Amino acid sequence: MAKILLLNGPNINMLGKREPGIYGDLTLETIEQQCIAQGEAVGIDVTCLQSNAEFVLIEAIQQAPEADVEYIVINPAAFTHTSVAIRDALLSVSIPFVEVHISNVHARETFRHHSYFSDIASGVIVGLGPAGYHYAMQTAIAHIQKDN
Ligand code: CA2
Repeated sequence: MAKILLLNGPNINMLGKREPGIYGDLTLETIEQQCIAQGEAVGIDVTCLQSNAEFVLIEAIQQAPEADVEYIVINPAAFTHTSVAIRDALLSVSIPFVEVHISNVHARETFRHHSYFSDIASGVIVGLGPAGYHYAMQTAIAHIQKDN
């Protein structure tokens, strides 16, 4: 069965619990369940991982080829603006990925305007709220269906 890896970075586990004005009121568990259901509907397995630790995300990316992951959807959260290490991990596995941001980072502080991922991503979804994950999943599914 084809696989999509859904990765979320630091503090995303707080979704739906704090700052609903910026990040909406859906919890991460709900978003993950919706993404899993979206995959199930077309026979694609979706593995979800959220971590506050950079090395955990890097290890999941490094293991993705062995796990037959064909596409990655990632919201690197604050690591977006800092992590050369996660960028290098994604480059090393050559698995296509979509970068998702719930908020419109370009309408926020200047330090959020730069991403270490956007130039190497297949696409970037910014500022569409939790629905951004749904659109990213659609992109991943379309890519897998085209290839298989
Ligand atoms: O808009 C996004 O999705 C971000 O990746 C979210 C990150 C932020 O550092 C990026 O600049 C943009 C922060 C995630 C924090 O998530 C929270 C969720 C609820 C309550 C508090 C934090």
